[in-house]
Parts: sequence; C-alpha cells; structure tokens
Amino acid sequence: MNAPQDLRPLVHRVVGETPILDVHTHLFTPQFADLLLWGIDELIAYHYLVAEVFQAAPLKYDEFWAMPKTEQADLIWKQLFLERSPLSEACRGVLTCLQAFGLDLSSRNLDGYREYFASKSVEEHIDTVFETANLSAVVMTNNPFDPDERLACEGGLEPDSRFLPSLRIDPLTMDWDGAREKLAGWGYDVGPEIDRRTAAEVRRFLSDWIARIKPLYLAASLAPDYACETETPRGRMVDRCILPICRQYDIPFANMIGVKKLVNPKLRLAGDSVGKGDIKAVEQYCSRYPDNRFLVTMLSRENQHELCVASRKFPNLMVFGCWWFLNDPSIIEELTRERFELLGLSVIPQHSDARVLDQLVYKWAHSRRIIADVLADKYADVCSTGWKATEDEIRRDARLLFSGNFERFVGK
Ligand code: RAT
Ligand code: ZN
Repeated sequence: MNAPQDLRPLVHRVVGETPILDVHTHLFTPQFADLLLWGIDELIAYHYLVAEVFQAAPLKYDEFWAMPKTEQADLIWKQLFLERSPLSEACRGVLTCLQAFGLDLSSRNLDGYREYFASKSVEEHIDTVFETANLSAVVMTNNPFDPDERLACEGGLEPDSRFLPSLRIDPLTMDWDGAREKLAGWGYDVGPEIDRRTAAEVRRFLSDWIARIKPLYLAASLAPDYACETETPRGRMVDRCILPICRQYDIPFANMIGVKKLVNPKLRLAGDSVGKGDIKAVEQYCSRYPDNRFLVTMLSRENQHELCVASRKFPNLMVFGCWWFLNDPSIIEELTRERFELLGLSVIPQHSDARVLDQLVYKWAHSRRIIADVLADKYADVCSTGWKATEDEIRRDARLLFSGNFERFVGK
C-alpha cells in the first residue's frame, strides 16, 4: 500500500501564496485621510489592548482618555510588554507586525520602532502591508451615521480596487430613536413608528447610500436577543426596510450577532461584550426570506456549532469569520475544524476585523497558519483512503476559502 501523501508543507505553501479578500475590516482608503489608522502607536493603543491594560494596572479612565495617543501607547507598552510578558493574542500581534517589518524585537525600544514608521508614507505603507499579508482587497465598514465618514465620501467614493465598500447601519437596528433624529436632520420624513411612510423614507435613505458608495453588502451588528419578529421597531426595520432593499439591489445582509454594547461605557470602544444569540433568528430569517442572502457571524463560542448546522439547511446562508473575541488561536482552530467537518469548503473561514492597517499582517499570518494546519489534517484524512489531492486542487480549494466563496455570495 502507498503511504498517504504528506501534504502539510504543500498546503502551507499554497495557503501562503493564495491572495486573500478580507471580507470585514475597519480600514479606509486614503480618501478618508486620518480615518485610516496605521503605525506603531495605533497598533499598541488598539482597543483590545486598552481593555487589557485596565486589567493589568490601576488606571483612572478619565486620565487615560485625556492622554494623547503616544502617551497611551507608552503606558500600554510599559505595562503589557515590559512589566509582564506580552502573551495575549493582541500583544503577540504587535510583535508579529514588528517582526514582519524587519524590526529588532530584542531591543524593546519603542522609540526606535516609531522611527521606522515615521520614515514611511501612508501610500508606501499600504503597499508594504498588502504585499506582506498577501491580500487582494479588504472590505471597509462604511458607516453613514458617522459624521467624519459622511464628510469624507459625500461626493461618492473614489473607486479603489484594494478597498471595497460595505454599508454599515447599526443605528437602524440598535437605536431607532437616535437614528430617526439623524435621518430627520438629513431631510428624511421619518416618524417614531416604522409605518408605511417612515419605512419608505428609510428605504430612500438606504438607496441614496447604495447609489453613493455601491456596497458589496449591507451590515449590522445585532444584540444577543436578535429575533425574527415583525412588530418591534427592529423587526419592522429588517422586514420593511433592510431586506426589501437588499432584494432590490441584489446584495446580502451581513448579520453580526451577539454583541452587548458598552457593558462598561468607561472603556469606550473597548467596553462591548458578548452574549449568546438565538440561532432561531438566523433559521427563521433564512427560511422566511428565501430571496435574501445572509452573511452571518456570531460572537459567542456557544453559537458556533448550531450556526454550522443552520448553514447546512439554507443555501442563502454563508457563515463567515471568527469574530473579535473568537479571533484567538485556540478558538480559530476549533471553529475551523468544526466548519470544515460540517460544511466542507462552503464557508468563509476568517476575516481580520483590522482597525489598524498593520494588523492585517498579524491577523492573517496567525490565521493562515491555523487554517493551513487544519486543512492539512483534513487532506490527510481523505488521502488515507487512497484519494489523491493534487496541487491544483488544493489551490482551487484555497481560492474558494479566501475569496471565491465570498465573491460568489455577493454576486461579483
Ligand atoms: O472587533 C472590533 O474591533 C470590534 O470593536 C467591532 O468593530 C466589531 O468588529 C464590529 O464590527 O462591530
Ligand atoms: Zn468589526
């Protein structure tokens, strides 16, 4: 009997060589100027690390937020990198980036690292990062409720093949009263109830923004109690505004389910938490609206198995990413294995959620390695039956995972 093929080195090479289309980030084209975060201070003052520094040291919220970014970074560097070892995934990510840029980690010299970034232009750095992480494109999170973003793209988006748009509409599903005030201020005739007239005006607002930025999908993050309901403001919003517009423009609705916003508001962006969602919501939306397509990620680890099962039932459901608190090696490995076993290659295994350009480098280096390892195990399992996987087939499979499934699902 022939020995099974040892495909591990080949799978790692192929996964490394396959360009990635990153389906969810918080990055922006240079058109958005300062909204595109990059460089060492942004990397260190990332909100994942802000939460960690408040755990490690007795700090006062007001004092921390009053500091300029460089001082916040100095403090986090001292507390999380010098006074204890940087073992968390978010800390390790900073080190992976510095290493990839050829900096000497043994120096631990933050000012020396700052000099490297100060010598770069943003355009040059975008090229370096895309090349290092081997990315074809990233999807932005374009939020029309954010005043700075509105300003930056009022006249439309300059097309940029590396930064693709998505329309993010959380206030419509999470805070109708707040959203209504803004819509009214922009000239939409909306009332407190989502009745026929208000729903038509919300659809007009969404149409205007779809025309302006041409998003690949509409997206909302949703609370753990998200349910398929028709009589609550959120339910009416989805049923009467979001899903009809998605059908009209033939784009998916991305559901990011399970976030508990601001359980500690003093931590600001770092103050959100996780709650278990109800898979029934996903099943019912997919079943009641067969002409809509749903990209779904859930934040709670406890939801992952049932989400895979739901995806087996509904071709209009595509699971994506290991979101936020799930974007840690042990959990990525577990989820990736579970997904390949239940869904084969019909999944988008990861997105980066990068908020800082440089994070593309570490988030993808770490995830690529794990995904390649799990894939290699799965090829080994099938090859032990006598099935032979060729390099071309492995390349084809990697393309599906890292861009093809998404492109097909969004219809591009
Ligand atoms: O991962 C994050 O950075 C979170 O703060 C959120 O942005 C989350 O990913 C989201 O898109 O709501
Ligand atoms: Zn995000």
